[in-house]
Amino acid sequence: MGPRRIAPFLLSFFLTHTAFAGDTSRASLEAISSTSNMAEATPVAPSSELLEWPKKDKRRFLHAVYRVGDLDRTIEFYTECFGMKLLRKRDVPEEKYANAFLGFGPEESHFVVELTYNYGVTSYDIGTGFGHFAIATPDVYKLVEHIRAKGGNITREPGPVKGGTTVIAFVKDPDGYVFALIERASTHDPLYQVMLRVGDLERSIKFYEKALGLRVVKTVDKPEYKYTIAFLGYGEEHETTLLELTYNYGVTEYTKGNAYAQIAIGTDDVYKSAEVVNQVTNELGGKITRQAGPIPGINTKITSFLDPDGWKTVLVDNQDFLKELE
Ligand SMILES: N[C@@H](CCC(=O)N[C@@H](CS)C(=O)NCC(=O)O)C(=O)O
Repeated sequence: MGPRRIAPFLLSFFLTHTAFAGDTSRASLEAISSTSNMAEATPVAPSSELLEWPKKDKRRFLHAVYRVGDLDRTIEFYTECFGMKLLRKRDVPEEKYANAFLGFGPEESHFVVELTYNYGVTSYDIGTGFGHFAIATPDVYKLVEHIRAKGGNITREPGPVKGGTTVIAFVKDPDGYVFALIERASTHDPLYQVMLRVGDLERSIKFYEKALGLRVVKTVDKPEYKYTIAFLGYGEEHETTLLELTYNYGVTEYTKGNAYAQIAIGTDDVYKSAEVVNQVTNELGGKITRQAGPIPGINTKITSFLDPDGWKTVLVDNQDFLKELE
């Protein structure tokens, strides 16, 4: 009998968990101990228990991260026009960037935006794939009036959505990001949705269900307008932040630009979550872009990956995230 081969998934587990030189974290030690018995290991299929993890995990949308050309200009626009609060700001001069976090409530319980300003960079390309952020409001007409009075750029007047009844409007912020204003009588959090365009909706749904444990809460097909949408979340439609994935019939590619960055989602175990993502990317495409581990200096454990269309998600350790807020 020839030499036994290392089961590919065990090897990838090892690689996923040992990205940081000198890292002797729990996961690395586990990975080392699992490889030390390798000669005895019999190749087995990816564990279905592991694939169940994203559904059992404590997941929550934390923030959307994107770049802006002038932090103060955007803070003023979001606070004055949308009524968001400035939650925190940090300047990192040694890395030549600054962040501002804004939203409608505390980060412990709300989805927020994380603006990034890179010193000296005043404009970005948003690309064609990013769709919009959505804000729920009980009266779109009134909010549009308010935004217009503040000098905001209304790119779609309020009125029922084409082919439907929900009243919507579109506003462009100072960098050109679109915010959809959507009429809802009540909401758990006004900032409740991010819309991204994808090239294969079935593949994307499968990816996000398996890799992130998201569930499809609603799909809408509008053949007359040649698009299908899937809304994915971690709860019921009106109680969860939603990832809205739009498929335009026949369009399989979009440009990403360099403005929008990623969505961050909380997890109770970054290492286990990364291993699931690793298995799912092997099956459906996409790739891990940052191996699971602590960010040097901050020590918050994260992992990041791209979906099959190239959209990035960062998984952030829930406990570490709360510590950052202290
Ligand atoms: N081609 C559109 C498809 C998605 C779409 O049309 N969505 C609806 C909202 S769910 C919309 O933007 N409608 C425009 C309108 O009603 O004016 C896109 O890629 O943005």
